[in-house]
Amino acid sequence: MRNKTIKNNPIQATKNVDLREIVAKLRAASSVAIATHVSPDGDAVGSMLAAANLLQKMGVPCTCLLENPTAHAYSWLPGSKSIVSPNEIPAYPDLILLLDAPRRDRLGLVQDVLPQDATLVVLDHHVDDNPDGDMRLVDASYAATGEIVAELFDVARVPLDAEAALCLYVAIATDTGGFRYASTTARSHRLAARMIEHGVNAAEISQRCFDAMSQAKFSLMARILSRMQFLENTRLAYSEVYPSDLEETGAGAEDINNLINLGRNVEGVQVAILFRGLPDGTTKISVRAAPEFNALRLIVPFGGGGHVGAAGATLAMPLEQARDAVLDVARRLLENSR
Ligand SMILES: [Mn+2]
Repeated sequence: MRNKTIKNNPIQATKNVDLREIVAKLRAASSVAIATHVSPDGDAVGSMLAAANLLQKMGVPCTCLLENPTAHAYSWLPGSKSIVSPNEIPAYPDLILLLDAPRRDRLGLVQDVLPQDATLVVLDHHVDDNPDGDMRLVDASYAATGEIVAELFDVARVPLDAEAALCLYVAIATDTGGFRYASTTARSHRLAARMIEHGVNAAEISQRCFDAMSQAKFSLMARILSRMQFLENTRLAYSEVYPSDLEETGAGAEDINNLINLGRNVEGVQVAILFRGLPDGTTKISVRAAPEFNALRLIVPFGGGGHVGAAGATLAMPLEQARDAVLDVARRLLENSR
C-alpha cells in the first residue's frame, strides 16, 4: 500500500526518515525501479548496482534504469549489464528508489517512464533546498550515496558479498576523489576498510578509476589544458570544450568528468570552471572550488546544484554567453571574499 499520509503532509515529507523505515518500505514493495542522475558517475552507478544486489537478496524484484545504460565509465562493475534503458522498463513499479539525485528532474528520459503514483524513496547526499520523495534520507554529511546504501545492508541485516563490496567501494572512492576530498570522513574509511575485507583490490580500483585513460581522453585533456585561462590574479581558472573536440579526439562525454580539477589544482586558484558547449546550443558548466570558495553560491543562481566543492549546471544559452554570465558572477563572488 502506498503511504498517502506522508505524500500529502508537507511537514512530514520534508523530514529525513530512519533507514529502518526505508528498509521496511523496500521490503513491502512488489517491484522497485532504481534510478539515478544523468551522466552517471561512480557513486551513481555503484550505488545503483549495490542497491539492486541488496533488493535481490531481500527477494524484492527490481530494475535499474539509465537514460543510456552503456554510456558511462563503470560498465565493468558487476551487474551493470542488467541496467536497462527507459523503453525497456518491464512493468510499472510500485516503488521508485532514487539514488544520488535529490529530485526526479535530474533523471533525463528515465523520468518520463516512471509512474507518478509510485512511492518515491530518495537516498542522496547532495545539498538541495527542496528534495523530492515520499520518504527520504538526503544528508550532505555522507561523502557518497554509496555510504548510505552500505548502511542499508546493515539495517536490512543482509551480509555484503564481494560484488556489492566492489560497487560500494567504487561509489565511495570516486565521490571522495580517492579519499582526498574534504567530504572524506572516518566513516568513508571505515566502510572502505570493510569493502577491502570483502576482497576489493584498492590498488587495482585506483588505477582503473583515477589513472587509466584512453588515448582519446588524453587528447581531450591536452585541449582543455591548452585552453585554460587564469583570471583575477590566478584565483579563477576556466577552460572550454566544444562539440568538435569530441568528434576530433574520439573522446566521449564521460571523459570530460573531473578534467576541470586540473585547473583547480593550480596554486592560488579558488574556483575553476569548465564550459562545455553542447550541439543543441546549450552549455554545461562544471565548477570545482577550493575550501575558501563556495561553488553552490556560483551555481545555484544558474539553476544548478551539487556540493560546495563541486557543482554543475546546464544553461539554456550558447557557450560564449554562458561564459560571460558565469565569469561575471564568479568575479563578483571573488571580489566580495577578498
Ligand atoms: Mn554522489
